[in-house]
Amino acid sequence: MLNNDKILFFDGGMGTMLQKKGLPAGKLPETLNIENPEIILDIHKEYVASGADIITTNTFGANSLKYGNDTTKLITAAVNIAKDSGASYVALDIGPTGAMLEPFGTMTFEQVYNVFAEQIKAGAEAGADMVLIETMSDLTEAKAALLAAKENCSLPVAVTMSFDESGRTFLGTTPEIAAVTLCSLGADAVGINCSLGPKEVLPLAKRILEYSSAPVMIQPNAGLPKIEDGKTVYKISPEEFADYIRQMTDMGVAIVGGCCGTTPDHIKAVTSALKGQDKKHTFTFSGTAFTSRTKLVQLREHSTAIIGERINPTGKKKLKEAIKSENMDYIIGEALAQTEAGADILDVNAGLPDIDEAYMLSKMVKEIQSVSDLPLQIDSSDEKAVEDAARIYCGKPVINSVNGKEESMKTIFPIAKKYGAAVVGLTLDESGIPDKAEDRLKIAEKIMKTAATYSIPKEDILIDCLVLTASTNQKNVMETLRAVNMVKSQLGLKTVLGVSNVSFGLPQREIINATFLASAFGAGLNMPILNPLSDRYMEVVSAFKVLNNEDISAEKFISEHTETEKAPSSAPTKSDSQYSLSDIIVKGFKNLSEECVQNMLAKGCDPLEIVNGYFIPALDIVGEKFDKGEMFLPQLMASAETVKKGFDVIKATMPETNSSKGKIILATVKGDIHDIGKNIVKMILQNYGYDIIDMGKDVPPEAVLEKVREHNVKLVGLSALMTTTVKAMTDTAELIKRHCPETSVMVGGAVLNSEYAALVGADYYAKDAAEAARIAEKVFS
Ligand code: B1M
Repeated sequence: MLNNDKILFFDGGMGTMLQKKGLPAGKLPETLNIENPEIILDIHKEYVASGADIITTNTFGANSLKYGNDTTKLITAAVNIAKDSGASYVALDIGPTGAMLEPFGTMTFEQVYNVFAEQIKAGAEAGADMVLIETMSDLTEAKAALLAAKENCSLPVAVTMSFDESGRTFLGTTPEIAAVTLCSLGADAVGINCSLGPKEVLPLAKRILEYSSAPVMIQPNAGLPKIEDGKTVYKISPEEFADYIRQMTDMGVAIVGGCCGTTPDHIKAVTSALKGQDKKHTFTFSGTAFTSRTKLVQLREHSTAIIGERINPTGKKKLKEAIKSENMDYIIGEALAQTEAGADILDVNAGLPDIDEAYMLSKMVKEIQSVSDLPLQIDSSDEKAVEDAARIYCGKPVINSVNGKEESMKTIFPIAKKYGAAVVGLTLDESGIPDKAEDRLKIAEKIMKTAATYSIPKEDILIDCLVLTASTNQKNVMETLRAVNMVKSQLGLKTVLGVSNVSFGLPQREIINATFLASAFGAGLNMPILNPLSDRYMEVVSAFKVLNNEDISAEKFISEHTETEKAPSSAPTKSDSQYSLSDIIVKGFKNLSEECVQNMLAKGCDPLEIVNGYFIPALDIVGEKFDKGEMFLPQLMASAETVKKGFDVIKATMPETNSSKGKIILATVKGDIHDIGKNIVKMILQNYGYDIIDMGKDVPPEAVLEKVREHNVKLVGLSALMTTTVKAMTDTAELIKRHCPETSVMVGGAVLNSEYAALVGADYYAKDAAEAARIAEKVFS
């Protein structure tokens, strides 16, 4: 049904319609499916009357985390109400679970999957015509929901994500990444909904269209939300909304509807303008692309991408030990070092005897994805290990590998298809590795054709013509390159080679490898698997990119070769001193900060100097990079945790003070979860002998007032870091001043200055912790 020739029309907002109909604050909307079904039915009917083809069930938040055993009942009722509305089709609505998945939260992939599976089974059984997974911010959560739908029903599934004005979801995924990943996973439509108005969605729609191989669906809000008289309002008129939607369908958007703030009038304006029109676009993205949560690596016909080889224990003693002992710090260090050195993709292999490879490979994939933004190559000959890792992987990975043996293809292709992965195909079969290039070409062709029978497109097949060792197979080395050339020119497939094998058993291996690499590039190699920490290889790569017209105007080459600072030559370890504390924080090396701070303290560094001279400036760098879109939330969190670990070391060295000069309440205001600065202020004030009542972060004004009354304190300290939370600070100060005028209010936080502090209604502004201590001395003297 989603791949219709005509434009399809969804309904508009449900939540805002319910608010208009007087849904009391705090009332869970899905309970109405049982308690007041007529309210929901009326809204559905209004949308049907406005021309919507598809009505969305009132089940956005109907999951077992919120409703426990009532979930199925609420969903069944919702589907029945939607069917009663006279809709042509009913879409089972699935919103995010509301819980954060690992690594940001504690929910595992399978836990979230099970929540979705229950909803989907209930909706399908009740007779929904399709599944709509919507408003996703976390690509892993979207994947869990999509898999739950594909594995538990046979209905078409549309998946939409919510992007902010920067063009990313709040966890850093772009429209292109969403399109490539979700289409590869088999979504029947992909798109954008909520968060933005149609004007802001327009450029994002263009981007998602370019990378989608499924119909694109758009459901914007009725403009950006504005607060008027304490209420959220959406201002775009139905006509203006319809005009933007028409611009989107002209570009090729095939399915349209509305989200927050849109009403039956908005949908009516859209259907009046567009009903009956053919969709304008066939969805054809067919490039070779791999993704992580925040990065897309696209390979054009002659372009190159480097696969970092260092996370493979073969011949690497330290890595073997790290994998056996689950020393994730070491493994993460290898990943980060290769990321920095310029790898585009990282190979991840946990193949050791006597370990649970499936468990370890998944664990490594998960941990590496929490610190590096590069797409990964899941490298294993263990079928279970490949499947488990591909399942929890965030994005579109590469699987290494399948080969020309029937058994191998029968095992690996279904996994690659199901999890939307590209696959490396080795040119060997039941008879081994052929000597002649022509025979390797034949195996490559067989792999490509068999993949097509599983609906895996040729763009997702990467052929490895297999490098033999020059010391034992000298006459065959060039045959490999001839095969690369033939696979490229005759089959049009992208190629991969494990470059370093060629020099095995020879001295000065880098010389041989680098020479082979240059020749392989000349033969048409796209993706060398190599050690990116080797300057020699990376020099060949960067030079080739100039000659291959990839590094336009040699911009990167020139900047790299005028820089003096070199990439690290190995991964950081606990006792590694090559990183400064600032580097450690910016790169988010959580495992290194404690020891680094301990060393600095042992060398006589003043604890406060560490805070002011290292923690804060490093976090400022992180903040700037985040602002410019060079870093994303996961990296921001890694840096914050790194600081926290170092800070704990400093706190432990602070002398205990027994005397209490007085009580001070500290809180980060409502809506704000930044507490590093507040915690520093707390430590210093405790150090000065004050008794601190720490209320934590995201604290509502009323709770602060209650504590002030309970403890009758003379001084309250409030912290806020965001422009959006200054209002909550003002409300808190105002409440305290109104009810407890003798209590002084001190405010601080990066977003403030003394003028803002006056506007907020505070008595004192502290630019830093030392100033906070001086203010406390003044108040308590
Ligand atoms: Co976010 N964050 N963050 N963040 N974060 C900022 C603040 C931001 C400026 C980054 C940026 O865009 N450049 C930006 C706010 C933009 C704005 O509104 N102006 C921002 C954003 C947008 C966000 C999110 C919305 C991101 C998202 O989800 N898309 C999200 C917000 C969630 C929320 O709060 N609802 C978010 C989340 C996070 C993390 C969780 C990842 C993490 C916080 C972890 C934690 O605190 N436990 C984080 C971090 C680390 C930052 C930056 C990089 C660093 C903040 C910090 O700790 N600085 C920050 C950029 C930056 O500020 N450079 C950024 C070091 C700290 C010691 O300084 O708190 O100013 P500060 O404290 C100083 C003084 O100000 C003073 O003394 C301290 C010591 O000298 N002081 C007081 C502070 N409070 C005081 C109280 C006092 C007296 C003095 O009396 C009571």
